[in-house]
Amino acid sequence: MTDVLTPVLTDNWGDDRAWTLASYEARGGYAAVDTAFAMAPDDVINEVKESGLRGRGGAGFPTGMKWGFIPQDNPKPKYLVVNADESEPGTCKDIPLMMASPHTLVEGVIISSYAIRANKAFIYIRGEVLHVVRRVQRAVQEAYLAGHLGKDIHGSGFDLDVVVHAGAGAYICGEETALLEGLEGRRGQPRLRPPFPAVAGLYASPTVINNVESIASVPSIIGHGHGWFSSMGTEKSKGFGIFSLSGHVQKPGQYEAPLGITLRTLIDLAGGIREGHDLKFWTPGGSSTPLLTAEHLDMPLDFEGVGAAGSMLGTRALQIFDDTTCVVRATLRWTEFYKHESCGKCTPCREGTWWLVQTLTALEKGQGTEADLDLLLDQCDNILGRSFCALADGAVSPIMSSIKYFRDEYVAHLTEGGCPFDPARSTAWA
Ligand code: L3W
Repeated sequence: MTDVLTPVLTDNWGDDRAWTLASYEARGGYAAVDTAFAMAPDDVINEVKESGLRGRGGAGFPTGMKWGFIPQDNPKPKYLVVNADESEPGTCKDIPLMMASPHTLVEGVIISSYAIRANKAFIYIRGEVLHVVRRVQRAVQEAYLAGHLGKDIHGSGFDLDVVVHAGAGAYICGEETALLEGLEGRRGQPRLRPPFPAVAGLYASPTVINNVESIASVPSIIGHGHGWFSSMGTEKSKGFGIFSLSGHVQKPGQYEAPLGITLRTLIDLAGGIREGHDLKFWTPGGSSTPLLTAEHLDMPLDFEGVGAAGSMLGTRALQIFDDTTCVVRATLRWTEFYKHESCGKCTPCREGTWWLVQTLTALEKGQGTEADLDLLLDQCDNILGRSFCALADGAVSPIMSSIKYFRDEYVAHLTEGGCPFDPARSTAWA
C-alpha cells in the first residue's frame, strides 16, 4: 500500500537533524542550484512550465506561467515572496515542511529567484509560529555562511539576499495582496487585483508570490527534469503533493502522494477511520473548500476531480469527521473563525460573517424555524462572489455544502430543540 506514496519533499523528514545544512547537503542538497545556474533563467522558467507544477497554496495557478508574467523590461527590482502564512483550518503541510527541511525551501528560493531575476526574496511566515521563524532564520544563516546565499552564489555571479519576516497573526495575510501590505508595514488588507503582483506587487515592483510547497518543489524539478515530475499525477494536475490528514483517522499526518490519489487510499494509509465508526464528511482543502461525504471517497484528488464534485482541491487539508460529529456544530465553529478573521475592509464579509454566526448559533441551539435555514442560505447568496477577496467565499463554503448534504441534521436540531449529538440529550455520541 505504501508504494503509492511518492516521498520527495518528505523523504528526509525522518533523518537525524534533518533541518541542518550538514544533513541536507549529505543528501545532495544545493546541487540543483548549480544545475539551474548552468541554464539561462528563461530555461529554468520553461522547465517549471513544462513540469506542469501548479500552485500548492490552494488556487492551483500554473507556477511557470506566473513566473513568465514578470516583465523583464521593467527597470524596477524584481522580488520573490514565499507565502508561508499557513493558517487555513486543517492545513498543516508548510509548517512541518519548514520545521523538518527548511533548506529545501531555501534552495527553492535561490532557484526561483534566479529564474525571475530577483536579487531579494522574502519568506513571510505566520506570526504565531515563532519556532518555525527561528528554524528558517537559522537555515538562512547557515546558507549565507556556506556561500549558498549572498554575493556571487557558487561563483555564478548571481546575488541573492533573503529576509525572513514574521507576520502578526492574521489569517487574511495568507491572501497574497494583504500579505504584501503587511510586508510593507501596513494593516493586512487585500488590494484590488489587477494589477496582479506579477506586474505591481511589493513596493509596486514585479513580484512573484508562491506557496512554500510550490517553491520547495522546484529543486527536485530542476534536479530530475520536468519529465520526471510530469510523469506523476494526472493529465492536468501533474506531480505530487503533501496531503494532510487530520481528525478521525487512526494515524493523522502528512502523506505525500501523486495528485489524483483517492481519499479511500489515503484513509487506508492512515490506518482507517476511528475504530467502530464511519466517515461522515470531510474537507478536501481545508474549511474554505465545500464539504464532501463518503460518496466522494473514490474521486481523484486533483484540481479537476474535486472541482467536478463541486468543491476545490485547495491545500489538500483533508479533515476527516466520523459519525459522532455534529455537522452544524463543526460548521458554526468554522464560521466563528471566519468572522474573527474578517479584515473588515468590505461590507459583505465584515457584516455578513457576523450575521452567519448569529443565524447558525440559533440553529445549533435548536431555536427558530426551518425558514431560518433558507434565511441562512440567502445570507450566503448575498456574500458569495460579492466580497473583496476569497475569505468570505471560503466562509460560506462549509455552510452551503453542509446544508446541501445534511439538511435533515439541521432540521433535527429544530425538531429536537437542540443538538441531537449533545451527550446529555442523545446516545449518538460515542
Ligand atoms: C498574473 C493574472 N497573475 C491569477 C495569480 C495570482 C495568484 C494566483 C492564484 O486564492 C485560493 C482561494 C482560497 N496575471 C493572474 C495571476 N494570477 N491570475 O495566480 O490566484 P487566485 O485569484 O486564483 O487565487 P488566490 O487569491 O491566491 C487562493 C484557497 O486558495 N485556499 C487556500 C487557503 C489557505 C492557504 C494557507 O493557509 N496557506 O493557502 C483553500 O482552498 O480559498 O480560493 O498568485 O496573483 N492574470
